[in-house]
Amino acid sequence: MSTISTQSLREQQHPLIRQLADCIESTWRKYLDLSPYNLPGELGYVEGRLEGEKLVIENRCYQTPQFRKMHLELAKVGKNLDILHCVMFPRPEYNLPMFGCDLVGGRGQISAAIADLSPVSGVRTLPPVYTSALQALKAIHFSQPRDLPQWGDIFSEFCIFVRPSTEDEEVMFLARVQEFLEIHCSLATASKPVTEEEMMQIIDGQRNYCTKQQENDKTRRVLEKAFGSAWAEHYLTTVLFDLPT
Ligand code: BLA
Repeated sequence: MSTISTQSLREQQHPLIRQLADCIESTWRKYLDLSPYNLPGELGYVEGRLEGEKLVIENRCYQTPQFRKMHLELAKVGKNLDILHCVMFPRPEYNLPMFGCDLVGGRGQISAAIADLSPVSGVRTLPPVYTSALQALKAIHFSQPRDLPQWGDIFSEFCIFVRPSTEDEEVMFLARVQEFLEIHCSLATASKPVTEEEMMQIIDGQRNYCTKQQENDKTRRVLEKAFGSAWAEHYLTTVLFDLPT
């Protein structure tokens, strides 16, 4: 049942969202040894109503030896708002950045496309192997870059945040996210556990990342309108950005 409805939601999404969802899942399958991850409660598939419009959320979630939780979410609000949300939460035994990606669009246009590998270790800089791999990527330019909100100080210098304005820019965004994922999956599988002390700093860094993401009022507003503020708070803190324990 749920597989059939996920397929159909994906088919109804903006083409860039559909392509990015396929790209994320195929890159995960190619590089990583995936096991299922069960989300808390009955939160795999949810429906609510936003100002009379139906909000549908479908989640897919996995884990691997290096990743505590890899979450891909597709959401659709009525006919006009399509969302892809993806976060890979590393296990804090590894000094690995947080991969995060959000695509928000509707009526044929993506208004926000963001992707990053965000640092979480003590000094909030990426591990040197990540910096060199990311610096080696071809420089790309988008005609409509967007400014990060105040809580966006968690993102790295390699963060892309744009409104893609042509099909070429959509393709460029998709290709760059794939490069981020290939770098991340291959470096992650080769990484070694850190010391107990470093692990404490990494937990702090991941906690800071999640706390800042929970400050995104635009996400909260969509969830609150459809499900109420208590449910939105619960979903933001247990499904979207749960803190590592
Ligand atoms: C923006 N996120 C948004 C916007 C909406 C959502 C409606 C505004 C779009 C725009 O300004 O054009 C809504 N995003 C959602 C909802 C979910 C979601 C409802 O994921 C889930 C159900 N957000 C993330 C992740 C990142 C992220 C992982 O979930 C980054 C790695 C970033 N989203 C992000 C940023 C903005 C945004 C930076 C712009 C916020 C702003 O301009 O204030």
